[in-house]
Amino acid sequence: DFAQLVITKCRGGSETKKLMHKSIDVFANNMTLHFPNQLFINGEFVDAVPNTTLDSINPHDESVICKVQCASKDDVNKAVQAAKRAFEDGEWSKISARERGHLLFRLADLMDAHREELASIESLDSGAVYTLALKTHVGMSIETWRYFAGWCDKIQGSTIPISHARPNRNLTITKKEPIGVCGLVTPWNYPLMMLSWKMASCLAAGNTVVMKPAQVSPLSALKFAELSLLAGIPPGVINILPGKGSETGNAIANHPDIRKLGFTGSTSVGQVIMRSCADSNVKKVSLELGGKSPLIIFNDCDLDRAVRMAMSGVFFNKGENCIAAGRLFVDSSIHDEFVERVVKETKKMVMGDPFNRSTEHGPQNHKAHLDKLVEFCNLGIKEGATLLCGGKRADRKGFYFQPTVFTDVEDHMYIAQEESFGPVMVISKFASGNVDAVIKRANNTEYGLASGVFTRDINRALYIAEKIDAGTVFINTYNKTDVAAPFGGFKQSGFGKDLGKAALDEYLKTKCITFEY
Ligand code: TAP
Repeated sequence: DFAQLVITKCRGGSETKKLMHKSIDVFANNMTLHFPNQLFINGEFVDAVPNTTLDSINPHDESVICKVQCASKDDVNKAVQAAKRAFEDGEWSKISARERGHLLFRLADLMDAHREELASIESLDSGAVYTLALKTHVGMSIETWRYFAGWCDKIQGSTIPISHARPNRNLTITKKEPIGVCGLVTPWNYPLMMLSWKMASCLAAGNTVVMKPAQVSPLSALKFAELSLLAGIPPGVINILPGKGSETGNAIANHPDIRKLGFTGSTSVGQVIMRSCADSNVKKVSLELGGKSPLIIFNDCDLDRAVRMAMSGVFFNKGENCIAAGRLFVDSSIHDEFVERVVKETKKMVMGDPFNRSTEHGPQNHKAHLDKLVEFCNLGIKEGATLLCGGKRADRKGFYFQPTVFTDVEDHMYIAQEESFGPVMVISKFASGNVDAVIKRANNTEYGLASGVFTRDINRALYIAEKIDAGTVFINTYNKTDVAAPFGGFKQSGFGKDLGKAALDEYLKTKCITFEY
């Protein structure tokens, strides 16, 4: 297959270019989806060397969607060299910050124009319910690109009044500069959004990038690569390499010409990556890792809202959500009513084909994850927690897991301490009024990604917001993220921020220049 694309040039005008890349065509969601399945290096789609492929599986029916090229260490090296040329000598290094912003706005507009196709590809490959994929996976990705496109020409240094070397005078200024070639390694739960959260700030800062999507859900990243060509992003600025973490990801983390690595994934892999970054060339690193976020519900809350928000806090995106409310602490005086209501609502959730507009709960992303959820729930039962619904694989084709509710969960239990990353609600009771005790229990975890509290008492809410050791605190809401608000964890949930102005600093270095006159 060959696709004819109109390439819009960096500085205006356009040219028509025949691109020689293969396109996979799949009919789904009442439309024909087109996307590449090769590596994207230096503005071209190419096969891996040696030619190795991965199967991309549809979690709804377990069929193989297509084969995708799998990048080797040599492919990583080629991509890094292309990114280095683009950073040092290419058009990207010559255009102004404002022109860079125009390119990123154009990319966002193209993503918007292909919104339904992108969301359908995401849904097909990751099992995300289509309506959610459209709004969140793709919608928030587009907003992220627009938000950071707007930052390009607003990245500024400062003027600093230092002591003079008398009789002369001195002045110091700082400049914020891009770091160079950056590596990005992302997980499978929001494939396009995780790419966008990191890559938009990275490119807005003026860097070039070599990115590896998760091997189980790489298709939306490849469609995005095609759109970046259409937008006129110069060759080598964006390189996308589907592949295995152990090989492709590892080669990125260890590459001596990559100067910054942005990673989202599990804490255990984050530790390996941080070590590789240190050993290879002391690269700067930011880590967005796992979480076990506490949600505390007091008896003075708006109970309807607390039930609704707790449900979405746990079951949003089938629980494959890093800030998912991993553990609920419910005031003992409302515990039974709360539990009764969430169980009733959970049983009503409509599970099924992600493309069906009435579906609320899609299949888990891949088989190994589904198996882990089965194991997680079996451990909960074995340790004596009370299983109120779900707890097992659904009796149907596809990687479907029943939405699950556990209560009577005690602090020492595995399910109280570890992340499930799936649709599993874990409820514990706390004694009415004992705020400090419940804060202590909520903080008794090595994770510190997010947290939430439901109460009408503003003093109590602010007190908890101060005492909770987590990067995000939601008060009387949950999952309310925004492209302008910094996002990232404390403790073993990692460090460094995605989104907001803070994310730009992750991809910038500060140069200090001192004059004497
Ligand atoms: P991981 O297994 O950690 O994988 C994340 C990425 O790292 C994948 O692309 C993976 O490649 C790659 N990788 C694996 N081993 C590597 C190595 N040795 N060197 C370099 N790269 C390597 O996580 P996951 O299972 O995809 O995602 C689930 C985890 O991500 C959960 O713990 C969740 O909390 C966390 N998460 C956190 C956030 C934030 S913002 N904090 C957001 C989403 C997810 P493969 O594709 O080959 O596995």
